[in-house]
Amino acid sequence: MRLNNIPKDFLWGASTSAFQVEGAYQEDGKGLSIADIRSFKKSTQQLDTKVTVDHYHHWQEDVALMKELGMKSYRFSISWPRIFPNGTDAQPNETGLAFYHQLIDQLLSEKIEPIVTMYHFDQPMGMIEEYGGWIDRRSITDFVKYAECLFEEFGQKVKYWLTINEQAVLVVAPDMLGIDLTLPFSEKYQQAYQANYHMWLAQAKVYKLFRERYPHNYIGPAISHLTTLPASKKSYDMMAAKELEDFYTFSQIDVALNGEIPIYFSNELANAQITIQTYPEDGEILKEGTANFIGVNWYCTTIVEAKKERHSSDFLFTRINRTLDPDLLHTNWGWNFDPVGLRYGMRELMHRYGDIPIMITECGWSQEEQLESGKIHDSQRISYLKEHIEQMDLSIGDGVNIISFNPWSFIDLLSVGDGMEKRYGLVFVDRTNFEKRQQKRYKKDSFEFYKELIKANSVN
Ligand code: BGP
Repeated sequence: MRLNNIPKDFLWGASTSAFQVEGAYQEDGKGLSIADIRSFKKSTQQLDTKVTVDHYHHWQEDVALMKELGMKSYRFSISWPRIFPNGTDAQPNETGLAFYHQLIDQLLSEKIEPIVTMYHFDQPMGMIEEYGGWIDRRSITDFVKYAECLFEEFGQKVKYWLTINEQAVLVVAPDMLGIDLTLPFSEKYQQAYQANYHMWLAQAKVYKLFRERYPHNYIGPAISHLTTLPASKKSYDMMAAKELEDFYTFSQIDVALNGEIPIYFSNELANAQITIQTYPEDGEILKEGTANFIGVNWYCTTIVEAKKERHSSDFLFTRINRTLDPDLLHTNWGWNFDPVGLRYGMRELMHRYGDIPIMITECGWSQEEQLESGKIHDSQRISYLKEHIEQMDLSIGDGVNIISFNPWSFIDLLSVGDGMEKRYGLVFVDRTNFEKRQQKRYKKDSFEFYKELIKANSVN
């Protein structure tokens, strides 16, 4: 099938995040982040952030591979604790800044557009130890200070900025915010939604600052979009799907683009008896600072049903069940292969938000892989990419303003919860969970497929 709707200047790219690829977890002044600490708790030996695929020392080789692939954009994150080791520091770490200057300069000289995420799950531990992290309002000031520093350093070089990666995931997995998972349900979510609120305020301030300074450039959140489908055509299952999608995904976009917390969201918190502490000026802060594009991380659809025993006064997460569609193919980790869901989700975004520019900032297929005579024949990933790209092309034909596609991931990397051997990369890295080896890079079959696709702007 030819791609009929992809514009000529479309940004074909790929994605990673700092703690998942860089390694060098304590080198050149970097502090520890909550992502480091979480990985140490989960792991025995090297299954953690210490080395991963050592991009910190292989970045030149990695950028050369990006060039060979023909990438027009590269979406990566700056490690917050590499710039402010404790988060609370008055001055940034110059060596950390220098690392990203050389990376960004190299990308630009290869005509690869940098798309930079400021905070991808790796809040500095210093902030969490000193005042509890995002649950405390002081984190707003520390995030704004960090953002200002990044704009000062890289604002002339980077046109596309993503503030926070998958805020909704941080809230539903609150140990990623440093919140104690053993707390009683209500207390845990009380803290998580207070943190969510502070993240909204922090981003609003950063959107405002950036758009005043760089009115022609782009800033927005990277949203986890679980296109949510009902398990049946019964109205209560359809309502369950709508409620989850609104609460989890659309509330994040509504706040970023409209500068207002939607009523359905506040009602749901009230149901769960969660009370958010606010200041009188907050409404204006949210209203004054909005995003002008969104990043969307899209992997698969989520299917839900309403529980048989449910009360409208229960918290949403206790009113619904997740189910699996046995007709769909799934990864070993339960993520389905449902490409039409992408087009459905994109069209929903257009109906809600008009022609706001959208970047697909993640989209990918995970599997375990082993080298066969220096090759990785990842045909399943190729079909995944092919079918999702076809659906994306149709979405653009539908009128959705998609400007870039960045599959997860450019290179094999440390999964958030499942180690090194849950692989997503177009580039294979020779290491296992427990053996570091030399982290030698190999191009997978999907690399060659994507390279041809970018060159031809079509799927063969
Ligand atoms: C997204 C994150 C990524 C990434 C991906 C796959 O939620 O933004 O960081 O890792 O999901 O998830 P996992 O690593 O759990 O397979």
